[in-house]
Amino acid sequence: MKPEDAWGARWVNCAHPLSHEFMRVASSKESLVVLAADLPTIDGILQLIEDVGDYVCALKTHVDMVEGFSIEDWSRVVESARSKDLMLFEDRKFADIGRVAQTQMGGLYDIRSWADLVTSHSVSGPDVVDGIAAAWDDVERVGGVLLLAQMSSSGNLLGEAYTDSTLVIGKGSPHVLGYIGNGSSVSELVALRSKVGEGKMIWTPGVNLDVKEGVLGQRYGHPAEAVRAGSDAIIVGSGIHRAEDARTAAREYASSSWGALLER
Ligand code: BMP
Repeated sequence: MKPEDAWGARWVNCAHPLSHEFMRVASSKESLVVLAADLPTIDGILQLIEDVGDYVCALKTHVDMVEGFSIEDWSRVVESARSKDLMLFEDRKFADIGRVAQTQMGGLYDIRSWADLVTSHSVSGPDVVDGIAAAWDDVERVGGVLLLAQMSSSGNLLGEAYTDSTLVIGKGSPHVLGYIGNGSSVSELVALRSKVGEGKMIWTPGVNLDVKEGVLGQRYGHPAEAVRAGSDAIIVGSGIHRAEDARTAAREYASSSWGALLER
């Protein structure tokens, strides 16, 4: 299906080039799934990409959970993801002053050299986004930032006033491709979408086909409900990598999310 037909107003109004890249990949795979590859080894991540790469659009990582990390070994993950047409998304949740964020994009993990997208908190103000963007400029790459406007964890401190201030930062920056929203709450997502409008994406963790399964304060909602409420990408970790058959699970998340997009 052509992305402009599947995405409608979102395709027309989202200005960031990487939002179009995501919508293109999603339409070619008929999936809104972002894979949260929360595994501690590079071999484990490579195997997961091999198993489910056909059904997911982006690989979301936490590089600092990878044991014995080296950038040489990591390049195997980057190559494998690219070969499966996956965007690379480091869920770093930056939260410092701009200059430090710029430096943190380099260093051991050299996130700026391989990530297309990163997450950032907005708690330190708008300069964190400029610091991240400056790091991509340093290596002549284009990247996009997703600001945490809501969270899925129970008891989090991102109340409505915080969300509203985050949206002001996001609206003011061409580098902000969209927001992280709370996939476990339809009402929070509907409210977020009505404030965001059509010009930015909302990506949602906290989704699982078995909504009872959260541990350590994680809350879950159904992926199709999240998409109908205005989410553009469902971030799925345990629902896939802890499934008995990860490939079948990924296919189910793909079809649930894509079907919901076509309904809305
Ligand atoms: P799982 O589907 O296994 O619950 O994983 C969710 C993923 O989304 C994790 O990688 C986590 O870091 C991330 N995440 C989240 O769960 N809630 C948020 O509010 C923000 C996140 O980035």
